[in-house]
Amino acid sequence: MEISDWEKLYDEAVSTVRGQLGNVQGVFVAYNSNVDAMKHIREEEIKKLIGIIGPAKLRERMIEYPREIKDPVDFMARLFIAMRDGKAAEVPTYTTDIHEWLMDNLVFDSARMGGQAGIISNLLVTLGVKNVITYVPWLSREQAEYFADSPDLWHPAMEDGKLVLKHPKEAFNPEQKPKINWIIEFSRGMRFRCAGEEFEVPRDNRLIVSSRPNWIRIDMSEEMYEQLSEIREDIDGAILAGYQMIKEEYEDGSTYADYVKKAVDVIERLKGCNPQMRIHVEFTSIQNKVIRKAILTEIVKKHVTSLGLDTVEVANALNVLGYEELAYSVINKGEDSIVSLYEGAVRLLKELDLQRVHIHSLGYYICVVSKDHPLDVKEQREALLFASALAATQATLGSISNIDDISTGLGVPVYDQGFEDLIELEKYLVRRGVCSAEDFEDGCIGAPGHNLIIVPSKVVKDPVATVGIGDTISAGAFIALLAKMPKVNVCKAME
Ligand code: 8BR
Ligand code: GLC
Repeated sequence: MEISDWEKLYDEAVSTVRGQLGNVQGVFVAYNSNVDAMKHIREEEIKKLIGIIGPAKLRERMIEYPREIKDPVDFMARLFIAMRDGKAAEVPTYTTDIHEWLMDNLVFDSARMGGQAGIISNLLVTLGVKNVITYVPWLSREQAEYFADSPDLWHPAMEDGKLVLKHPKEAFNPEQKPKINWIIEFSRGMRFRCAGEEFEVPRDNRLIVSSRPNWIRIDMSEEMYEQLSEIREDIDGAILAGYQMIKEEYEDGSTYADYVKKAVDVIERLKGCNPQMRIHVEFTSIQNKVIRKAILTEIVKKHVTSLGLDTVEVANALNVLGYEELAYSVINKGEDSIVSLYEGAVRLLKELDLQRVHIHSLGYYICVVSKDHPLDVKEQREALLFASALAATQATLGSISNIDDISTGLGVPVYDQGFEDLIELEKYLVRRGVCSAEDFEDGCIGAPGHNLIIVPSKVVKDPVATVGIGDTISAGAFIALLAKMPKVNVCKAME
């Protein structure tokens, strides 16, 4: 297939998926939403900050590689590492000190909806999906303001012991404080000579300073949990994210094991009599390896059907699952490590008993799907192409305010480097006898174990921002699949 053929497939896929989105009956989306304080950082601002903390300390701290931000030097060290490698990172902070330091020394450009679940909920209603039930355990008045004004958006609340659905702006807890993250976006091409290193930022990306106040809990009240079955019949699937907020230990003596159990219970409760319900988890950067492993092996494995992640997250996941060498080759060869990414996707599919693993990278998406998935390769591919057009729309406009905006993304050309990378993978698979060149384009359906769907993506040259694009890609593809899925109400059929 040539690039021009891909462009045609893009047009067809977007038009098909747009016509199908109305088939989705509803989706449950939880847990994390927060306010993102966005700052597009410039070279002179970074130089000013280095002047404040001192270059010698920065060098030392970069070597130490802090996994938590306790002071401004930790912050600058992780920012420098992210800029040097052009990689996204999210690092937690447990006090408000760094927030105050950033307010004093940097000041943000704008504030917007943040958090995977918050971003995805707004995206879905913007696309016209009906009955989006979002759930945020820490819904504050300020947070609620960032939710779209849509009659299709709901949040569960308890009234007189009964579960009711209200718009988030009517369901917030007035006592709750907001969670504010800092998003430091940086641009390709900025040059630095500092802390013994000289580098040019290879790619637009961002560092997230994720605030983790001690009231953050990934949970649900007992009475809401008990009545969760009330919403089960109105939804076709769920998109879950935010598990990275789980801590190893809490002040009250509880541990991550308690919260992992609660997380699994919610999934099982949602599924109820429908074990086939599609559950997508959007992974993220998780610094703590104990938590990262527990999320994968205890929440994702067996309870979840679909997993979405970026390339750094693939390496991180492989690393805690015992595939250090593969993890190393994913990360070390950077974005052009398409073969390792494919191998990694297959490992994750098998190791975690998933039906679908969707990796988004700059230039292409790889999706491996188990043979028993009800949708065929063409339908799976349409979902990925739709997602890529959405991503290009968001990268161009900064946000998507209407499904018609997607024509902007469709106008972005397919990234030729991504197309070249696909050919690399094709050669590798043909050489290994996994599939033939023709079969490769049709999803390697001849290969044993899984199908492979891979598309070159549309990449925007100067994106307005990169944060949240991964969420848009994964949610866009998952919702397109839900829209195509045969609608059988398993619970009713069993009555
Ligand atoms: P995460 O937010 O999960 O890291 O995902 C970000 C995704 O955004 C990447 O995987 C890549 O596919 C996409 N992306 C980035 Br980064 N820059 C982009 C751009 N300029 N145009 C289109 N997609 C982009
Ligand atoms: C994480 C961050 C949040 C950001 C989101 C984007 O959830 O905590 O601040 O908006 O990722 O994907």
